[in-house]
Amino acid sequence: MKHVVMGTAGHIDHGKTALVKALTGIDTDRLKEEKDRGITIELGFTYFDLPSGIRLGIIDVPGHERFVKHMVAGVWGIDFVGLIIAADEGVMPQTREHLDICRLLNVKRGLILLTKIDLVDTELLELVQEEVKETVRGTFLEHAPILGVSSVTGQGLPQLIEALDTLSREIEERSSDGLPRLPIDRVFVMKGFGTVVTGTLISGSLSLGEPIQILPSGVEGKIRSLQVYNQPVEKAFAGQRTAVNLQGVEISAIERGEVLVRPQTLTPTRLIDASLDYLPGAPRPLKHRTIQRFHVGTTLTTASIFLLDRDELLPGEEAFVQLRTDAPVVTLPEDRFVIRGSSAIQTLGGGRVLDSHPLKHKRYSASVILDLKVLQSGTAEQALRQHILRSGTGGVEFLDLMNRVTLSPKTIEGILKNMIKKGEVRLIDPEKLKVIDVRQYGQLRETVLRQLKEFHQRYPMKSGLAKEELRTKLPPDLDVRLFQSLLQELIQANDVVLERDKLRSPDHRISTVDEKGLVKRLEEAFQKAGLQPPSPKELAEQWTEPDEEIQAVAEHLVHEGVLVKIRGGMYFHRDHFESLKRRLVDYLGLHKEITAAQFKEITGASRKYTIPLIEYFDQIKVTLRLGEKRVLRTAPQSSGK
Ligand SMILES: Nc1nc2c(ncn2[C@@H]2O[C@H](COP(=O)(O)OP(=O)(O)OP(=O)(O)O)[C@@H](O)[C@H]2O)c(=O)[nH]1
Ligand SMILES: [Mg+2]
Repeated sequence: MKHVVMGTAGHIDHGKTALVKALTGIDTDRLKEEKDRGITIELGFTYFDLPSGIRLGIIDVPGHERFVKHMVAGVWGIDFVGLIIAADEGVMPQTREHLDICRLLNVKRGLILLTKIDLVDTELLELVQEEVKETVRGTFLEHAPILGVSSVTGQGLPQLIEALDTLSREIEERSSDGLPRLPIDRVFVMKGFGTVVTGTLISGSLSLGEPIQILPSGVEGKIRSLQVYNQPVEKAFAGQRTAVNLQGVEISAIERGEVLVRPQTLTPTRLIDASLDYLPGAPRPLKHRTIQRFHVGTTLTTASIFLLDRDELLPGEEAFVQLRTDAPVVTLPEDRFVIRGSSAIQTLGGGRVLDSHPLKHKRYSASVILDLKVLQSGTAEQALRQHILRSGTGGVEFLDLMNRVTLSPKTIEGILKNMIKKGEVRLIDPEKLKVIDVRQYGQLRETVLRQLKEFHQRYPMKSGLAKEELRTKLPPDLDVRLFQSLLQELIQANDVVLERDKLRSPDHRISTVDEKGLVKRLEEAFQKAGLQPPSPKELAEQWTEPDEEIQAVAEHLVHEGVLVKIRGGMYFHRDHFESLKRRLVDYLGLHKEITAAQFKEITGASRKYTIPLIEYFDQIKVTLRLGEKRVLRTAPQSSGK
């Protein structure tokens, strides 16, 4: 069965609720306060079946200016509006405000219903008709049918039903393959069943038993039972008025204005990029950073409005804005919102969400505006590509993309896989379906090569750059996996050489840049010094060369295996070191043990060198220290004793 939802709209007391009752037999004003005061306060819900078999849901809204926030929540899920104007009063302030709200929320179709025609003569009726036509000129209702009805006499009702049927047949059914989203307009407890939430399922579908999450509070639970128009169903579809009985959710944990979603799909946001339409009737220009009421879905919060390309927005103008909301909200691109004054409460404007998870923008940035233009006028697929490109070297994952475009998860997955296949993006993480645009990847590759080159230029005497050090020179949001695979690729292509944990350009060789012949001079100096070598610092002073450079050459020679570096930054020529080691092993083979004094004698060097040396032999496990003596670590120690 096809479902269509109509919302009422119009000034207080113009006969909205009475007309709904005349059509359906149901009085949607249920509250005692509503009955006592004769006005509608909360949204009312009912339905009836049209002659063609379409089930028409009706959301009856309050006309009182104090309850416009409920009206906004009600309009969010409707397919068309019935704008109600009492024939004896004509167009009034909330007639215009409700019309503005419907327009801002992108209601596309509707009917104009002149009520209480039993109270006026034809002359007055014609006058009102003229006034109404004038009011809706240039809006989506410009060519809408205008019907006169009386809820008291029943006059015009058959024609109304026929008009509703015609319009409903023309309304396209919503697709149910998007993410399920149900903005909650009521929360209550049903005795014996627990928490129930209701709302219009604006996209996707919900099934019995499936897990759900309420955002932004984050509470999770399960669907125990589902009702569409008071009838139990196994599955509810987009466009249907739905009541969800929740298992595992306390009523105190959630509230109206939240959104019911599937777990792990949507994330609340406090930053929104949007286009804002500032109403011609707004009393004054809107200044940058003004705080106003922000209505989206059934949610009401406040937002600071950042004007991205100007300092003030004049009535009747449209501009790109960034909204910073006071409380987290759940929203997606294409969602419509309304801005109302925070002190003098009046509808000021509204607009369309372009990006629900943007970065904080710099104002007056040409590239930001360009981006927003693509999001504003491009297709959803173009927006998707834009987000991937904009995510930069950090890449973007599937879950994030699901929150930024209106495409169904399946469609997003399909597009991503196709882009991977075509080489337009690279896969960083298969599990999260995290990708990076190839242009960003290419830039990253260039950055790595440039960093290496710069490093060699700055430290010509260093053999290369450690991986971790290179990583600190790259963007901080770079995925480790991407970094690893990028290096792998560069090494395989021989654009980078990995040698003993250091990365270098293939053409970088210390010897080729060693114009002063320092490598050779250093080697000779250590060869000559035997077991009492100079420190690099002493050499630097002696030769009046930069300390840093000599140090780098010494490190390079260690790297090349010419020098041995021991604790305390002492370097020995490998020849002398190896020969000392042999003598030490021979001595121990003969005498089994050695004291520090005996070792000093073997070396013929001063304590300054011998203590670090013997400790180094302990460290590299040639010797083992037993009290004041050392023995060979490899020799069987118990045999002789
Ligand atoms: N004579 C006459 N009176 C009507 C008609 N429709 C409504 N009324 C009366 O107008 C008054 C207001 O009607 P409601 O239906 O409550 O008006 P409403 O637009 O729902 O008001 P709010 O919800 O508070 O904005 C009631 O006293 C109705 O009986 C009609 O067609 N003819
Ligand atoms: Mg009412």
